[in-house]
Amino acid sequence: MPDQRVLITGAAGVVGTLMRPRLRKPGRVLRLLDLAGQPAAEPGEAVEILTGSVTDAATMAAACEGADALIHLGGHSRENSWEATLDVNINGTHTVLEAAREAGIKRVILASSNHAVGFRRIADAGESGLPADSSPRPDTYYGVSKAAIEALGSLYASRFGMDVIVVRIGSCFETPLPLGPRGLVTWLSPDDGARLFEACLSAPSPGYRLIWGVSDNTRRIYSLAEAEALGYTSHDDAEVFAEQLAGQPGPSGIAAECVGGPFCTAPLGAFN
Ligand code: 15L
Repeated sequence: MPDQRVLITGAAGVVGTLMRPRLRKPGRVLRLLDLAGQPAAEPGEAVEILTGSVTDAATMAAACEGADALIHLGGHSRENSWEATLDVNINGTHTVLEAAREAGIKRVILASSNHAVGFRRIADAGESGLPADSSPRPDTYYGVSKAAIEALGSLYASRFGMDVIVVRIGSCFETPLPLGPRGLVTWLSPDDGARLFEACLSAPSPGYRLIWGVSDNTRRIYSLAEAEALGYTSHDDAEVFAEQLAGQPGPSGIAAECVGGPFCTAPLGAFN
């Protein structure tokens, strides 16, 4: 059987870097695309390193050729100017989806964010957590771009029969420590992130899905039911870091009441 070739955009970013070693597996080649330089292949590591932008149609066409699945992590991962957000996140995702469609890639996983629904109130989360398909309430231009990415993914699934899974990622970092107390709620451990992407890659005929990407944190406010329906099982809980975060100040005011935390009060359009 030929190798499965998985294209990852934004492969040198925070999540991409954490996933590279974790999504390695026999019979799989990771094709890693980023604007930034990337470490060369380690001995025995089945990777193809590509340099280029998700906004460039020719780059994306070449990157998608022969790929079986695509994990689109590329784009600005924080607040930025409207123009940059529109160009890289929204137009860039359109370029990525067009290239995937033209290349016949049937399985696409798109990175969305909790900031697509950042102004949803934590108090409304309910017992089982905020449903994964809660309609957008973005907290920033960045959040608006993630809502647009979700809509683009839905469009390509409905129009072209592609399997498109959009993941509203909480906070995927090595540990929740740099995030402060909010990280105890939003953390997606890197290992759980890999489990989630594996579920997204292998679920039979999912069609369009919108799911949360978080660990099963004691303080979780997001529903895991939709991700679990795809085969995801979280093994991690940020609570093991609670003692180390005790006494650190959390967000206050609206930032403490809403899902997006500090993004809810960050200046709009200001790179941070
Ligand atoms: C995101 O969407 C960002 O990409 C990431 O850098 C974190 O800030 C995360 O949200 C978060 O909410 O912690």
